[in-house]
Amino acid sequence: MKLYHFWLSSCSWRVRAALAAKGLEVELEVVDISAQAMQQDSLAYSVRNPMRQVPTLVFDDGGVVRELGQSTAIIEYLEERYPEPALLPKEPWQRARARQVAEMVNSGIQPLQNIRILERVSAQGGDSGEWAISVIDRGLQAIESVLASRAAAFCMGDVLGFADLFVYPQIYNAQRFNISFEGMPTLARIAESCAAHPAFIATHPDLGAE
Ligand SMILES: N[C@@H](CCC(=O)N[C@@H](CS)C(=O)NCC(=O)O)C(=O)O
Repeated sequence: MKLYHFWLSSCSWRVRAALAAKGLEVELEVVDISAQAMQQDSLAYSVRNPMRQVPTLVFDDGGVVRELGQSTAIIEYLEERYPEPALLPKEPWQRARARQVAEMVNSGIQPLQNIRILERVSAQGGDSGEWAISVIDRGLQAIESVLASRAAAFCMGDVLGFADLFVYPQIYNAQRFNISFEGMPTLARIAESCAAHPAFIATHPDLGAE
């Protein structure tokens, strides 16, 4: 398998961590989405991923080469093809809850603070930092209230799972914007557990700076 990714991309980190959690080997190829490089807009990459975003997973499917975009679709595919260790809870309510939390990040926070949006906010005279902080903080506060009644180390229990793959990279982005977790004790605890988990350590964005 080959993953087109960018180290600082939270959506890419979700997939890197899912692959690591399942013990799957992957070849990594960087697509530099920084404002200076914009490699995601190249013709070669946009054929693989028409949204011109990372990540894209390329894999062999019984002799057919598949190219799959969208981190949620990629992680769900990995979960179905390589069921153990499971990332989604088995019980339907817990499973739906994990997807709810993941979706709060995937459609409610990350798209609003994607680099392309921040550039548009700046281009229109806005303060992109203030914008990013407001959308991330609002979304994480909502996730805090969904998870607050739980006492577990991770989002859905005491093992790393699907929701954590979305929540922790988003928390990492929040930390880069100096967002305080004082009022979000549940997320602060989950962040600590994720930061110490081998699947996140082995795939951390800082590795891209080495
Ligand atoms: N829903 C998509 C979002 C992908 C996405 O927004 N990726 C960002 C990095 S986290 C990106 O490629 N941004 C560059 C751009 O939009 O031009 C997914 O989960 O894969």
